[in-house]
Amino acid sequence: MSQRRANRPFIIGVAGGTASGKTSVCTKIIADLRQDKEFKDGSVHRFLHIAQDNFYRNLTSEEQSNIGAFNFDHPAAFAWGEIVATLQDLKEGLPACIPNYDFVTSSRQAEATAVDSADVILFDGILAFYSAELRNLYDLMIFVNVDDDTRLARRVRRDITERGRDVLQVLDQYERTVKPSFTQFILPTKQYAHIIIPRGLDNSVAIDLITQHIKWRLSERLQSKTNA
Ligand code: UZR
Repeated sequence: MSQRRANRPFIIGVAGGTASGKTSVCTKIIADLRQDKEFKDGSVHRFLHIAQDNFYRNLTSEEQSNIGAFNFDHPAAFAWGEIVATLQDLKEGLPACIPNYDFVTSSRQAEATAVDSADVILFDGILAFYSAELRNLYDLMIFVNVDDDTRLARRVRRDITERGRDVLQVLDQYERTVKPSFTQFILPTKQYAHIIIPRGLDNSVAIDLITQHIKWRLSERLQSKTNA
């Protein structure tokens, strides 16, 4: 693992409801930046994408035994201290450990993944804007806004194919916890966004504007480093 990086990373928080396409937006931004010839050479620009989903805390044995009742969309489901400490370390240019989460068993895997800091770090999650400490770490905050019915349709497909659920489980969970928590905890954080992307990944104009902004901010940083 390498040591502290010279430049402070540009940190982007990406929030939005479940299945809004937060991860796809992050992947697209990174892919677009990598395409740019200005950032291809020079070996200075590296990207790191972290999902808040990795920081679900381990459940107590009592919570495990009644897992159907557990609200994974409530802020109390996440290990906030660990999230803030991890992003603070990365912001300082230090390496960090990212836990690995298994959605099928709803528990953390034994092994975490070691990562180096990067020039651009994207952190995405349903509650990425929930903590004031986290909000203070971001240089840019993006909220991905997609209609509820579209998100539900995607969620049903994704949870069945990738997360080992059946359709009735997904719908039940959606009505009981996902939708009420979206209204109570996630939607109110939209006010913190610098940019709201309507229709998510489909909105290529918005993604292009964001990518241009990041390029501009990175060039600025490189410039000030060269002039220093
Ligand atoms: P995204 N989630 C699970 O279904 N199981 C878990 O063990 C942990 C989380 C779900 C969670 C939330 N809710 O809506 C979603 N439920 O993962 C967040 N119920 O993930 O942002 O990728 O949609």
